[in-house]
Amino acid sequence: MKSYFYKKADKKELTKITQENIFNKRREFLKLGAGSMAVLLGLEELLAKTLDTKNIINPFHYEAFSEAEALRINGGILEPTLEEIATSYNNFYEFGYSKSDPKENSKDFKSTPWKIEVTGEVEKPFSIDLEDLIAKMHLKERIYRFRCVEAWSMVIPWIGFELREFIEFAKVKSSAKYIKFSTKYDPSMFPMQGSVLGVSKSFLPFPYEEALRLDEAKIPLTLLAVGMYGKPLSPQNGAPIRLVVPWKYGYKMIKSIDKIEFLTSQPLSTWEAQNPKEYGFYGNVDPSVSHPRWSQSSERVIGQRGRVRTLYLNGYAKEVEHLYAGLDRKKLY
Ligand SMILES: Nc1nc2c(c(=O)[nH]1)N[C@H]1C(S)=C(S)[C@@H](COP(=O)(O)O)O[C@H]1N2
Ligand SMILES: [Mo]
Repeated sequence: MKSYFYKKADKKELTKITQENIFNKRREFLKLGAGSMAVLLGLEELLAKTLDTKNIINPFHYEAFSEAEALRINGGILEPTLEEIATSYNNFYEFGYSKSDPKENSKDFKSTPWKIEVTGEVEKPFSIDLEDLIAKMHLKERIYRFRCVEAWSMVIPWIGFELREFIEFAKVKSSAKYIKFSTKYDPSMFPMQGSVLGVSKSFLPFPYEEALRLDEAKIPLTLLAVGMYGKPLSPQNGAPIRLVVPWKYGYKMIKSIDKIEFLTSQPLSTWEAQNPKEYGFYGNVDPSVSHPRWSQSSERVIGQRGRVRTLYLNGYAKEVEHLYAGLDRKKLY
């Protein structure tokens, strides 16, 4: 298979290629939107209408390395993983444990209608239809590295809005210090959430829950994504809305969110509750802090042969390192 990842080429040229690829895909998508409205979901129309093409940020964040060094270390430049791979190699335990389960077992998934319930430390708790929310937000496209705690990685072109825009919209009180997310609980759509004769099918406690410190949530890199590759999210990738925090391991990026809660103290997240020795609240990507069962110093690039070195904070240290000043890196896994 042709490698679309970390291609060896001139940086300027590749930036152009990447952005042209995405631009062409988006154009096809927009054309489709105009021609076949009848088959389109409301969300697709909305994405087509509101996508802000001027907001692609530079994906080349190499902290601590010169550009030449970064090229040498990673063997090239960021190129999105093939869409076909990103939508068929997934972790979504509500649909099963193997990488092919989410795509295969999500055929009954329904993302409309979808409401988001907002509670906790806000001036007034509320519930909002997802389409109404998206219409109020500014959608952007961002190409980010994606690093799973299992030591594999991809590069994903997301579409979403900045979480800080949502936080402002929600009128959060100054007492709020954390933001917690929950995945929708509905065993008719998520088979592994169910039980047989009173025994849960999964070892993971559902609904899946995740949280961030509020200052982490307000970093401009942090997104609530509603699409990728110029299209709405597929069920297996967390439709209709999921969290994207590119400097953290994938398990922080909770999918299919229907509840958001603002809290005064740090909540337990699902993996932390399930296995606190192996998964923490922070989940920061750090090549110098090993998982108890494997090294995190390098990663297997999905869709390409071989491994590349893992970057501190997944390459986004310049943007977020200040959040963790004075804290022990060994405790931020
Ligand atoms: N609700 C929910 N969200 C989840 C998961 C999950 O099992 N359930 N898996 C997490 C993990 S471990 C990873 S690596 C990413 C995978 O996202 P992707 O399949 O879109 O690549 O989703 C995260 N979000
Ligand atoms: Mo993961």
